[in-house]
Amino acid sequence: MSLPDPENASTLENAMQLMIQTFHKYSGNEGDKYTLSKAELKEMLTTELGQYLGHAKDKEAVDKVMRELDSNGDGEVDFTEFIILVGALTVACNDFFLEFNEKPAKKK
Ligand SMILES: [Ca+2]
Ligand SMILES: [Ca+2]
Repeated sequence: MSLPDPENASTLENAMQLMIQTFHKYSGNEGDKYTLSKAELKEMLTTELGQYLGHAKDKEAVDKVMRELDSNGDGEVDFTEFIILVGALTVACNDFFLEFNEKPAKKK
């Protein structure tokens, strides 16, 4: 397997690369280069997911997200745990999208 050439990559391939790049942009700031510490997680949530998780600025919310994501309990969010968050948020967005699209149809 090789990384797709961005020139020829499909939209989905680009989206996957962007998720990888986004994770590493934050994970490399301190401690383990390949995992997000709580501070890195907070920075990532605030910068990248401010629209979805606007409340992440408050410390308790970040602690809660960290507890929920850190399935192996090492106090850091690795890429697998990160992608579960992105996946769950994407599912939530899709549900919203479906609901938004279905509502006007039901009135007819
Ligand atoms: Ca790190
Ligand atoms: Ca972990």
